Amino acid sequence: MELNEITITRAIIERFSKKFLDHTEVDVAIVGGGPAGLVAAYFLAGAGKKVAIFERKLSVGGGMWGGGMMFNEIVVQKEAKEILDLFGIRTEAYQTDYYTADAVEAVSTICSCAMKAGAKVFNCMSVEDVMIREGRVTGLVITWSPVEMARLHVDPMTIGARHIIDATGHDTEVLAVIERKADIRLYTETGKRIGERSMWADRAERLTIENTREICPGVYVAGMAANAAFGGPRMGPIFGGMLLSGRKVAELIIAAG
Ligand code: 48F
Repeated sequence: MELNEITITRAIIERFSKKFLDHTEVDVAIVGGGPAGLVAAYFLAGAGKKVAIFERKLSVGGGMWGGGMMFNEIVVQKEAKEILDLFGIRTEAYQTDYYTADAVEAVSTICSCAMKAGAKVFNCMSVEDVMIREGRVTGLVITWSPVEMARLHVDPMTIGARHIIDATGHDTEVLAVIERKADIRLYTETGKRIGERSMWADRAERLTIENTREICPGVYVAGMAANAAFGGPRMGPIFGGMLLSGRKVAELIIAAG
């Protein structure tokens, strides 16, 4: 059979369009495909939720690929090792209660498990705004990342979501736009994002879990974004908190229905 370029083009357009159309309304829209977002997607999709991840970059994985300072190994503490075990990611003990894993194996495996559980990733798409109805965030306003990067004057489009997770890491981009544009008070002490504090791994890892919760009607916050929103410190290249946060946010949303 002679391959036909036009058939290849049509296959891509038709299949992508179907996938995108199927996800114009979802149970959970996750903004950011870093470790917290991917783990949340895995558990939510596994529980039967329709899940879409919107990721600005070409690849998911966020800050995990580069381990610490581009040394591509990650560290997790004992409590989080069970999540790596669940995904079948190999770990090696390093002193009592510290484990290491290959960062590339970790990202690629978590992503693969989330996809196989049924989550869909829309990469190269950036969330630039939200849709609000009666004080609740009900959707995301998205555009192609190259449109954003080139600052092209092109209108974005909107998808509907029953629940949204801001898993955008240090920048808390969904919350930033809510704070800037909406009359919605966040469930923080000040009603606004408090902002991330300097490095304190032990405290940050514990707070990441505590701070993983609903932050305003329709929006949950997970991963580093949770600490940045509630004023917790950063933790550097220990990733257990991100994994546990992803699982916790999924459990909260599953319980909320
Ligand atoms: O930063 P990121 O990995 O967030 P995380 O899952 O994990 C944090 C750790 O990597 C690391 C840490 C703290 O020291 O342990 O920093 O909380 O992944 C966030 C992802 O969100 C994407 C961004 O490209 C990245 O892949 N992202 C950010 N803003 C947007 C976005 C946006 N507006 N639209 C779409 N994607």
